[in-house]
Amino acid sequence: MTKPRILVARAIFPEVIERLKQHFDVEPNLTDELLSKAQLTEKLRDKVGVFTTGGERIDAELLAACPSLKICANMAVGYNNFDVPAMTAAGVLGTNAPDVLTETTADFGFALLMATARRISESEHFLRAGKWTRWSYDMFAGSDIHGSTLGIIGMGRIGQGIAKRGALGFGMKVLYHNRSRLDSITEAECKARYVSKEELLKTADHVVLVVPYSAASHHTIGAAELALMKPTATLINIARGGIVDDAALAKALREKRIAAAGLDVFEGEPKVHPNLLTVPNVVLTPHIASATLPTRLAMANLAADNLIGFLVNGKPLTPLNPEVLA
Ligand code: 8YV
Repeated sequence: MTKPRILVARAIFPEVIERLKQHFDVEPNLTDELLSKAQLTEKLRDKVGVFTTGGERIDAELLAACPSLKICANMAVGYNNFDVPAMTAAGVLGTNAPDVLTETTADFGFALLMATARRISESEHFLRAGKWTRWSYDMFAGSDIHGSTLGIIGMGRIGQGIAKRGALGFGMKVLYHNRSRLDSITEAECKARYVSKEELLKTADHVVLVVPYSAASHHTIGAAELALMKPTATLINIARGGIVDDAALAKALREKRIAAAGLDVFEGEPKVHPNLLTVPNVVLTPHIASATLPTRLAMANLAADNLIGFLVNGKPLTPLNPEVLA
């Protein structure tokens, strides 16, 4: 019997490719080069499934050119690379990789917050450049985490993980803003209080963004929002590029209108706004919030489980548009 044909769009763990090969005729991307839209479309013309890693855009144009495609399985919890309504209209299932990365990503959000507030990158660059010749009372004096006010915008699973770390581990007062308010049990578990976005921006010492990207969340933080924040505040973005207006942020950092920022995601990444590269008070990391080997393996296995679950057993684990299954 011929096996269903799938594409794995980027290099992934060899053991996950081997698992997939037990069920599918797999076209891997051994060179790991980014596929252009034209290349991706060409490769998907004869495939029923694709394993994507978050960077491959699946839209109406591609779907129209690839009528045999039935499932796109993303190795990411975020799925703004999928046009889900277009996929649903074309009868194509989308799946993402939630839950398995929650704690790892919350750990990283906290690490980036601490590195930013305590100026760890900036002071290390100073030391490596041989500039540390004497002690001074305010050298790299940052802001406190313990006992401060943490404001979280986007209170899904990862936001809740960060809230718990802040409240239970560091005695922080936690405020949050979200599209919808959490139930009272979850609020109590996170020791978090729901406030308006404006109140959060005005009162938080540290603002962490964990909101999914959509047209509605584009530039959730721009010049107007930065102007509301305290001059001593830090801003952390582990959500998606485009949630923050990076040019406006670079200007606010240069003018010290906020104290510092920690960014793991960027508008137009892997390109980074040149003005962010030249301001000292920002910690920059290359979209690594979920990057521990066990978590990346779990994400890859979940994407593979979705392909196997759907194409072999008719039961995907984490469907985004289950209506196409009906
Ligand atoms: C991924 C992420 O590493 O899961 C997400 O949404 O942003 C990251 O964990 C990235 O999307 C590539 O898979």
